[in-house]
Amino acid sequence: AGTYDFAALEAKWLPVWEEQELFRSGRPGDTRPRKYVLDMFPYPSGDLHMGHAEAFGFGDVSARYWRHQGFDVLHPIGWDSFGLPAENAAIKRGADPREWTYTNIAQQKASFRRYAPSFDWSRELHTSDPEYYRWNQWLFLKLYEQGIAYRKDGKVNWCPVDQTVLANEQVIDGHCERCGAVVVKKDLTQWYFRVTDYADRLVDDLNQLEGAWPQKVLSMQRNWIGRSSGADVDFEIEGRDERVTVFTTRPDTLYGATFMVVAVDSPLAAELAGGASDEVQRRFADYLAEVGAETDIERLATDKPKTGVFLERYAINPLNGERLPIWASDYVLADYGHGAIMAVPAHDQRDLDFARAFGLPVRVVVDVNQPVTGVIPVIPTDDEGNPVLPDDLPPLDPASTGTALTGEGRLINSGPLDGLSKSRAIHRAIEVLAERGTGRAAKNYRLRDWLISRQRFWGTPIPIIHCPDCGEVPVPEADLPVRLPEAKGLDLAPKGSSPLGAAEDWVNVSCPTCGGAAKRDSDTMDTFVDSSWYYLRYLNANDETRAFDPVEAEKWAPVDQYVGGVEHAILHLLYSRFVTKVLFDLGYLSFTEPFTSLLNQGMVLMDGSKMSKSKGNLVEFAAELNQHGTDALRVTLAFAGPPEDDIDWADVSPVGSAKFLARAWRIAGEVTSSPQVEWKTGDRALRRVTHRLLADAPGLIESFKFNVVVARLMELVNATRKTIDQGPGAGDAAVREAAEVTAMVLDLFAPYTAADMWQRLGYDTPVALVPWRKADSALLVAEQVTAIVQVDGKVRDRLEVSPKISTDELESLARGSAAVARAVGEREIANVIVRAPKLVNIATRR
Ligand code: ANZ
Ligand code: ZN
Repeated sequence: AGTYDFAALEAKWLPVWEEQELFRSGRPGDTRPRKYVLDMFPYPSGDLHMGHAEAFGFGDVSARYWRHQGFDVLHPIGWDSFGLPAENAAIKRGADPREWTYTNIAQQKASFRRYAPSFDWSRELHTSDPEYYRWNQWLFLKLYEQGIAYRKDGKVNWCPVDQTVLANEQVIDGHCERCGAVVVKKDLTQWYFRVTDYADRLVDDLNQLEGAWPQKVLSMQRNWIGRSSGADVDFEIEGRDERVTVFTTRPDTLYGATFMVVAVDSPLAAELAGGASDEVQRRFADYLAEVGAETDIERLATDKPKTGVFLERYAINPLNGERLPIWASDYVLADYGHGAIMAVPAHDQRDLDFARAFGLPVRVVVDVNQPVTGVIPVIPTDDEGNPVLPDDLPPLDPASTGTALTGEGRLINSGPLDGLSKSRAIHRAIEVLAERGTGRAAKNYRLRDWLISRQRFWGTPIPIIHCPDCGEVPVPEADLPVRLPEAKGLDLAPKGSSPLGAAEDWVNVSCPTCGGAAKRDSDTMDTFVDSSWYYLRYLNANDETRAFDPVEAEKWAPVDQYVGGVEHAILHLLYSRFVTKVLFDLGYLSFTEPFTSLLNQGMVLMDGSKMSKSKGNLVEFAAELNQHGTDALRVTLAFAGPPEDDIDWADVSPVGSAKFLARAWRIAGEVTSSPQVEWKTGDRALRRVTHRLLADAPGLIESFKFNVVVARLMELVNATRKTIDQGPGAGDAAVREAAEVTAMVLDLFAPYTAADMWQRLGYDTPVALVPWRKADSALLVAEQVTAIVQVDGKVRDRLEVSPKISTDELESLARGSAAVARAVGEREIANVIVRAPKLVNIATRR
């Protein structure tokens, strides 16, 4: 039946598919229900790599599956083609980022074609095309109109190597996400998107995604937003008219506050220090200079010795009127909460460390040795009935133990709060503060506004013109896109200001409002803006009149299945969720979450570690593709394990996958029955294997157990082989049925082999569009045979058992039968002969 030759199959089918445009979605008049299956689009950094092979392979399983289930599936592809790597590579080679980018896109596209994900190529987009980025500019203007895009001065994260600002999200443990350099703070005027306005919704709406997104991603999103609840408490400051507000999660501990700390780099600290003695002013200035270089991580580290300066000023505790000395320190951050705290050393470890370092008082206000469960404990008593208290309770003395008491307990030394549990006391304290007009319930977030300005060339120009007379003037929508100038002649080397600023012809314009001389904003947008809404652009990627069509969005979006790496668990997903909510508020969308279901694929490793050129353990996608072919590669990746797990390429066998594919393909060539054959006449045992696969595969695919489906396909191919060689033969109807189902399901993993099998089975329709066959329920019920149990030659019982029952199992069933027990009576069993599954013969001693 010929030899299986993957290269020949690829050469044969690829042109056919491209000619047929099988995967074009949303054709006029198509009445099928719709599914939107999306893979995170690639960055064109070179050719595709094994990670792409894995992710796009998994995405395609889903897309192809839904097509077999009768859906019109939107499965688009594009490129996230702006960004630093292209610019850096271009600088290094003295090339144009544009050229570098589009050359890489062409290469990746060629690899994709061969790898054959079922993309709708008619919707291809590149974020670096003016046809795309003009809509980034449109989005910016919409946000600007709403006050969601705004410019402010502030301390920003600055990468001294890439010479650009970074969003908080791009600073990993104090280092630049991209190049690893230590990030420093710099004062700059920059554009921001007001994500913080959406913080509550970004947290609350995660509940919609519970069970549909990986738990890990949900909690990473929650932690990043970092909502905490507590109270804002206002403190009078001696010699100052305005009160100072602090945020605390523990208003219950107000009676334990013994000092106040303000962030050393906050305007408040500078102001308070300004009123102090010369000596203190000098110490403050020195200290401020010392702290300037520290990262937030360093500042918040609990194991770092505490430092600070007493400002010779006092705050008044609003509940008990106590005077609290005010200190400036680095362990309080200027841009969190209000940049000032009430310090409760008995119950907060950092405050305790500070108090011990500077000899400040420590007062316990929560007795952590008192039970709070609400259950009255049984207290042991002595002979006279006096309570005996255990003497091993921890001492309430953090000042000497050095360990703050952070646990549950009951309030002491706290006036109206005494006796309350911690959580009741938090409520009560807020009530008391509110009654006195000196505090209120408050929430606080770790999330900061999204800094979107970048001082680099290869990105979307910000559509703003700065006019000396009119100020910030948005570029009129009709003038979009603001195109990037040619890179030729511009110095792209990072120098701390955007290269665009030096493009004289480009940057100098007349003001749209007054017509006077003005300058374009020369920064470009963070590329996460591009990817925040691209899923909508695919819906009408070629529409020159608008960013996306709300009617199409209503039809297709949100995305039903999103597939991509966990490295995007925070940034990209958070920004897409934010932009989706903004567009919802503006009335463009009817949903508030962009991605209904999310699959994070694992990584492809080599010998247990991450692949990299420097380690010399890089598995080249192109080389694997040439050696094993698309189908064997895809089957191997799917079969390696659950898609969420990492795959070690050293442990898998593409050769084994190729053998399996060849076996399947050969069977299709051996089938001798015609497509009109009556399935019912086929071999029942094989039909049962076929139909169990048909019944189980949908649930398995929908819960991402792709590896199990491949295993079941292998089982089916083996069973088919056996039926041909050792059973009724290749002409049996069940063999044809099994081969057809194999081809249909194999289409999810090995499209070339599946297409060819289908043709060999006598069809000229595309296998990719074959409707999923319904499993015959009669073939699913577990099959039973009747086992006869004899006692001393007489039939005493009949047992319904599985045909696969083991000898031991059948014997114990027989021995357990009541009828058998009666027949044996008091006699001793001398001998048992078991012929599973049909017969048990018991002989007794007489
Ligand atoms: C008094 C107190 C007593 C606190 C206690 C904690 C325990 P999260 O949960 O992270 O929001 N805090 C407030 N603003 C701060 C700032 N700008 N820099 C550093 N720390 C700051 O933490 C809130 C708690 O962190 C607040 O509650 C405050 O300390 C501190 F037994 O107030 B707490
Ligand atoms: Zn003007």
